[in-house]
Amino acid sequence: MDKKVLAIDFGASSGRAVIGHFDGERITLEEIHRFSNDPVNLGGTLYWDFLRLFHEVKQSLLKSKQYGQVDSLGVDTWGVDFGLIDKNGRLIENPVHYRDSRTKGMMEDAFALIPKDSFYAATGNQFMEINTAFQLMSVQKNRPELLEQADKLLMMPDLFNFFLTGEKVTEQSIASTTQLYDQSGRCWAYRVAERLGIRESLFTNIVPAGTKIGTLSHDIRKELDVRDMDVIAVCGHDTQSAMAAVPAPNGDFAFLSCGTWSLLGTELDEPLTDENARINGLTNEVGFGGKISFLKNIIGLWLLQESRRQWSREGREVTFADMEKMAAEAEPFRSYIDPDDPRFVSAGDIPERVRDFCADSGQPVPETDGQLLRCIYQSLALKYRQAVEGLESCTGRRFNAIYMIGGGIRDKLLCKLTANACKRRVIAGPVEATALGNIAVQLIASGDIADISQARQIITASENVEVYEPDSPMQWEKAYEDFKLIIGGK
Ligand code: LFR
Repeated sequence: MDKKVLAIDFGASSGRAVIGHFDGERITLEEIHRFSNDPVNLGGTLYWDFLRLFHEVKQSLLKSKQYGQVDSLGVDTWGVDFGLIDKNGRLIENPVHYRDSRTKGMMEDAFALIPKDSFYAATGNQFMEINTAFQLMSVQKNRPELLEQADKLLMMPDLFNFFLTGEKVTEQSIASTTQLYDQSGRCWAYRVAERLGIRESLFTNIVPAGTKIGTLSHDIRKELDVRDMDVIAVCGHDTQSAMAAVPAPNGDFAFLSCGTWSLLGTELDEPLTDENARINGLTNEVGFGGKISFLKNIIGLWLLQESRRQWSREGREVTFADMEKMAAEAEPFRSYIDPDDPRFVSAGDIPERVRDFCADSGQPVPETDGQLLRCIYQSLALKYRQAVEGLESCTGRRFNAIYMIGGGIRDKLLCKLTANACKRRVIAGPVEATALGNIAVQLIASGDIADISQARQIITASENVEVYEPDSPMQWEKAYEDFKLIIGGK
């Protein structure tokens, strides 16, 4: 048997199309297309270049032709962003990037309408300015004409699915990133939306991951001369696609998904939206099979990616491997930042902001690139420690190991420091978790794989993992105490 399906996985800085081959026992991946995802600042607004991204979907379909029969395709993307469609099915304007400044102050406006605790209890999402609810409030306040013109709101993966099939639906995992989703009732949180002034009719029906949305539209097939293919709603949220590929078949694990963002969490049967969860900044999102991913969003490798871009803007090209080496060779434990300080969210001169943070908090200011990078790496690792402890305190569970997945685990220094800082074994792999999870859900939808635990078993058998054992516990304990003092109770 050689069953083939196509995964299209959009990350915040690049995307890829991967053919998954399934022989009945193992999944093997073949990357057929890779492209960069370059947001565009136009007249002061930061947009995703949706037309370009859809062009890359078409390129992926064209390239898939040489593989013969490909039965289905699934699209996953980052969370929270959306496009607005008018009643004729036209995209009203390019989707705005979650890092755009339009959401400044919107959380406070929202809290004036709905108190924080009931807002959290109703939606279960960690409060972040980037969330869909706050983006929509900004549109409502500053560009209401867009919402008047809009017939439907479609989240990014659903927007691709719509232009591929003509069907307008919302996949459940991506709905659960909006802060407009009721995690307990598993439906749109209409009362929350209403309080925020967001019209109910904008929303489309929610379907669970694994649903067949439709097939490639006639127009797409004709234009590209491709065979018909099913379009499956995989876990549209990349983090949930990655979760489906954690190589831990028994389901009781802590995971750390490492890409532009770091998502640290575990899987639960039911949402947890009590006071402790809210204070710890934990979010509930729906994963495959209706499981809840209970996790913390941490700014992640964005700090390294954007530092690299800044140096490139200054005419200095360094690779990630150079950066890892510089950090590894630099003096440890010199200074720390709070990676989740709001000053680090927007694009720009991250190195300068790191130096400012250190100066403002009375610490030695990094003088070399190595010192600066070391500061970022060790602060991230210690932030992970704080997140695992928060997770344990909320769930009453104890996690002896952390499963690290995603592109970030190519960075061995990060894996090593994570094991040390968290004082836990790190099991790293697979790098391509998101594509694998996307593929696995398509294979579950077609009946070739029975369920998620079989999918995880197959992925465990198909992939190699690398294990990192913690060391230097005393030094890291001291570092953790220093880190907590510097970042406060955040
Ligand atoms: C990771 C991710 C996170 C989400 C962030 C913004 O790629 O999807 O889960 O919080 O991007 O959407």
